[in-house]
Amino acid sequence: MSRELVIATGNLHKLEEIRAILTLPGLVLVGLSEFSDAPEVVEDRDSFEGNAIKKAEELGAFTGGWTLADDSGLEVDALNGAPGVYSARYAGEPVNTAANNAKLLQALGSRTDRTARFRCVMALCSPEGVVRTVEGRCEGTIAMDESGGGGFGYDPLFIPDGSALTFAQMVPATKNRISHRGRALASAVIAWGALLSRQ
Ligand code: ITT
Repeated sequence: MSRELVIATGNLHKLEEIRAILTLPGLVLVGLSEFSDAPEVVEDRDSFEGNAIKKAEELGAFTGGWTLADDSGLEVDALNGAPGVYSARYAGEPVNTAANNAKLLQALGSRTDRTARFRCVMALCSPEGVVRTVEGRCEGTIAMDESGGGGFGYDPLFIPDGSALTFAQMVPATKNRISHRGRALASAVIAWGALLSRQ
């Protein structure tokens, strides 16, 4: 039996990572591009969880099927958790990765306390509108300069604990094995199984 899951993101890098990680037999992942006129969700909540739930509920109501949303970002301790929920638009609109990374390096300057974490909250919405959230985290530090050409977003600046490389210097499989998104997805699969067993 095959089952469809809509991945409710407009971020093609997230979609690519989720496709690489979530390879269960019989599971068909459907991107938002396969729907015309998907509504634009305004991410105006002050937490990853709030925004993930909002995306899953609004896009789940639109698709009518099992729908998974991802709200994620980088928290830097020395910056009191910034950029946090504002990670995508840290340097303003429109989204500009190079400007975000430059702003982060400038904000930290030569500080030596550079601990940080990526967080990913996923919200799974059933066709009936029941929502469950899970979270994955990856602890690390912010490098002094950008390194590596892989990944996306803040990956050239983020060195996960236990590694000498940034996420952007790793092959995708290595990042996905330890990343906030990989960890959130492992929990999302368990949450989905629990919801299905109630039906
Ligand atoms: P959707 O809301 O459509 O899913 P988005 O890019 O707007 O796409 P978010 O609001 O969750 O998604 O913002 C996530 C931002 O956090 C993203 O744009 C990056 O700047 C950063 N980010 C999240 N996960 C990341 C990762 O694995 N590597 C690097 N940066 C990441």
